[in-house]
Amino acid sequence: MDMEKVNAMDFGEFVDVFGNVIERCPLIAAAVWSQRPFSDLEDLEKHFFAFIDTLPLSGQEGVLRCHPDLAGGELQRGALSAESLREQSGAGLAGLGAAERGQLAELNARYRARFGFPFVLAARLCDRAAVPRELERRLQRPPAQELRTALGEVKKIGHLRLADLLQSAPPRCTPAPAAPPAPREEGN
Ligand code: 2AL
Repeated sequence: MDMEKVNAMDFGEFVDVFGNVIERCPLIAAAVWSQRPFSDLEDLEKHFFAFIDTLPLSGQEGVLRCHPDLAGGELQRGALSAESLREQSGAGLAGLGAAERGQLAELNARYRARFGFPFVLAARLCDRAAVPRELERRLQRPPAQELRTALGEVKKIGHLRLADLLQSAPPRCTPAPAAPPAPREEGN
């Protein structure tokens, strides 16, 4: 998909396509549509991120709360968004055994009790072993610092989702390279 196509989208199409760039926050895409035209991916994502940055604290916490737990109940129940399922499965979180799931559930609960929002991590940039390690490490952080880190992870997830959407065009039709000459037959 190129930027010309993005800039030509009407409101409904834009929200359909970009509504989950920030997990379960189609309102952000709805607001970003008004800022078109966009020059490129970087420009488009700048508008998504600027919206998050200008929210009051309650809004930023709300954005974090729209994220499903990693390896949590929504994954078990098949209730994740398509993007989230792909990210969590890609990190190996769909294949955890009961013990690992239990360990993550306990860490996720401790994190939520301490900060009041769920632990958020760009799963595509991690593997399953890194998730409990990062959870333990970030549990020690002061709340204001942790809020900034968590919003940074939301932006990493959004960046990867936007890049997927904008690079999802079928490859341009380029002429096939010339076939190498056929090997000469023995004895010719
Ligand atoms: C997620 C998610 O659903 N995908 C991802 O990369 N991270 N959730 C989370 N709590 O971090």
